[in-house]
Amino acid sequence: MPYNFGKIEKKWNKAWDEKNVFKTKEDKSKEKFYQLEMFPYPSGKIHMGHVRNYSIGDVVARFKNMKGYNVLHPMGFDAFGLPAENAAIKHGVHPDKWTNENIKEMEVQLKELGLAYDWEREAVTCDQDYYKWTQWLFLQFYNKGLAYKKNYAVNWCPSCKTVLANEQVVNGLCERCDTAVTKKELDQWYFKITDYAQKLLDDIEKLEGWPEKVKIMQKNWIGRSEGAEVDFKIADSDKALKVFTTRPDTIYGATYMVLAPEHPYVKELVSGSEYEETVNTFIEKMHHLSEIERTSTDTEKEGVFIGRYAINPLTEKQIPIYIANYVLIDYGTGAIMAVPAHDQRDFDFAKKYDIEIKQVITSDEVKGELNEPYTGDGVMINSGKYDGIKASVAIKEIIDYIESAGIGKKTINFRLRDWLISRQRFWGTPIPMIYCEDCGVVPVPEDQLPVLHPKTVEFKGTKGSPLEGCEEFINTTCPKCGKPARRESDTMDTFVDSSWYFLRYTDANNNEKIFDEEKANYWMKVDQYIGGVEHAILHLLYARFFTKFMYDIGVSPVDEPFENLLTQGMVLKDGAKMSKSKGNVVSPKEIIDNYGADTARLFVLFAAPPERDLEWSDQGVEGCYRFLNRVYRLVEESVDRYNKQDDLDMTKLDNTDKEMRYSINNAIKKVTIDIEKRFNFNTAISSIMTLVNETYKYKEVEGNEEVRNILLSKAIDTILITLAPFAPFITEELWNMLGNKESIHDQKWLEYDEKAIVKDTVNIVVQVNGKVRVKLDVASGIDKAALEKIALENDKIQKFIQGKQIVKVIAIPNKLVNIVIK
Ligand code: ANZ
Ligand code: ZN
Repeated sequence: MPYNFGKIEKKWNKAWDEKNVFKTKEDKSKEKFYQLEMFPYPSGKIHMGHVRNYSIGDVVARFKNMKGYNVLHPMGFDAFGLPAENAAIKHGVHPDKWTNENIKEMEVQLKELGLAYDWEREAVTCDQDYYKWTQWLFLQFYNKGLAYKKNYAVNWCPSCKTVLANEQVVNGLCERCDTAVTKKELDQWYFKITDYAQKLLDDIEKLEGWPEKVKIMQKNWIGRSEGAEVDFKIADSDKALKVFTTRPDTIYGATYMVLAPEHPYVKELVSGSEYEETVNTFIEKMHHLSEIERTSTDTEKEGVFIGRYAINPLTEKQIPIYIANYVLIDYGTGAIMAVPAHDQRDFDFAKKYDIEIKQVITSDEVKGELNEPYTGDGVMINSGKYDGIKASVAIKEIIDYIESAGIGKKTINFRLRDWLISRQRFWGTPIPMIYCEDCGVVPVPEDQLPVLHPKTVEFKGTKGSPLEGCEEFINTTCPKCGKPARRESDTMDTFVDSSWYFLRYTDANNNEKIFDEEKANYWMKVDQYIGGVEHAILHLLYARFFTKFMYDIGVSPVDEPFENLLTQGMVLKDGAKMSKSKGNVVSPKEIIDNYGADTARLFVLFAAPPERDLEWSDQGVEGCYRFLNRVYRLVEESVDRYNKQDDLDMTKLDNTDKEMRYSINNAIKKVTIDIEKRFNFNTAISSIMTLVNETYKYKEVEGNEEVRNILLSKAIDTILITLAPFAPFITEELWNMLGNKESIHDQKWLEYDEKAIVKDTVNIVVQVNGKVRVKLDVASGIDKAALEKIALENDKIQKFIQGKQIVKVIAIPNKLVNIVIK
């Protein structure tokens, strides 16, 4: 019978489902292993990236299970988000309906792939029994002062009357209606992640199982800078401007100052002067540009003099004050001392506006006048009493001086900003807050959670958030005084939902609590987390932040969530990432329909190591399909000879048997190490392929029938068991065909016999007319005839003797072979 993957996969999917085989068995006597892949957004269809991510995770989960671990391998959906809302606007369906229909479809597709998930633990972030706890967590943050409201200038589309995320602003226009986007000051909710900046940074050191590149990205994102805050007095004013600098050693070279256009002093400093108009025009212009547009390295530095001067506290000279595009309001103090001789941005700006460039640090590298800023270390010059000392030393001494003079202090700055979580959207977790005229901001009492979405809402795509206009939702009573009050209409950023789902899986159906501590304690941390590198910064940082916070309030048993992290590469076609817009998408369904899920899985695992990008190849898919056909045929042809037996009379083994025994053990060793230590699934699979080839050959060689059958059976068991995590359907089918009663997926992983791999070999020299041509490893003790045969059949030797006449062959066992030719 040919390999009928369609029938096989349906059959086993049904059987596994009925027996609920993937249910997590909480057997505390076993060591646990928590395997997790990043859960998907329910777009309705899985793509190749999912197939890859989830196949990798599935191999690990199945392997660990066969290794005797108690494995937790859950799946769920990151189900809030804008696409559902857009669909509601377009087609008038409730986002809840749209989302849940998509989830149903995707569950089917994930099952079709044979992924061993415990669906009873599914976590869906838009389910009320999930987001109830997201809201509960918000209240915990609020109680600790880590959730707060702040005024912030958001992107605003005046036509849609809605707030836009940065990625919805395209060239300054609203992505939906092409209206010019403006800024609008709105009260927004924030999480105070900056309180955890130092901890999040320090503990990166603990993440030994994380890729170095991800750790570096997190470090840079947190962006710790050591430096000082220094006060610069404003001339003809009693005010001072505070700057943040990482280079206090360059203070004698500060020849001007720059304020962010939004700096609160600017308006006052120019008020009534001849500069007022140009300054206001410039501020207005900056208002329409994003942070990236303003500060990217290829944006030209641009600014205006505001007509006022500051006093450099060390030189006591007056220096002009500018506002410019390259200084941002929300970093440091929003003001800088500009040192054009030693900073590129300041250098470019000073050149453009003809401002003094004063060098204060020198080294052997600097010759003559500066053609570019000197940013290296060196010796102080033009710096009064600090002249002649090293700049790195001067940093400390100048900070000491500033502190003693009371004009500043040493400080640490983080690039990390507080996390803006407010979204003016419907389809997200409602923020559980109430506004009362008398009592102010009042949190929803915990026993009144969850704050649910209204069932009937109108989605027009204009007039801001549908929640804001929904009287049924907005109107409520104050939990404190009972008077009429209004609900918060903002929902949370969906990154909030995904910041704790891995904890929920440990006890996903708990209605009393967010999860049971003991269960979380047993399962956490996640032993292996797998997902795309695009989440290297935000998701992983937020998940770490949540875990640390939950640990601090006694909810989480661990303060870091993920022990080991693997970031899989992208799936490419014709060198580019698969995407609809490029039209280079291969749909998983197409592959599953034409070749089966086992082939699809095998291909994505075989075509490249997990961390590398994978180039799609139709031939590669064909090749994997052919291989599975070969496995199928091999087993089918061997069914009658299948004879499982543990004890093998070693004295009966001939050389062919010994070779087979070697191949079996060698394959087990290679596959085990490749999966366990290195995630080298591609080489693991090729070791299995080699074993299949060798088994085909072995099957045909005559010898001791009983021994042959026992070893053939061993080889087949090895092929099927090692292949099972990669291709779960075909291996289960063939295992069953051989008469085995239990599931192959409940089999113990195979141990290898080290002794069988250390080959009992000797090195033989092969000469042609007395000249050494090749050295060969052959089994020790083989006789003259066998040795002669091996030598003559050798490829290299063949080249030397081709077309020649062999006069004689001298074979000395364990030593050499000499071939005499003419
Ligand atoms: C004087 C100076 C001299 C600086 C020099 C650098 C080199 P990091 O390392 O990223 O923390 N800066 C401070 N606040 C800023 C803001 N709001 N917008 C733009 N630039 C700002 O960078 C710190 C340096 O960036 C600070 O040190 C300041 O310039 C600038 F040779 O002060 B420096
Ligand atoms: Zn009240």
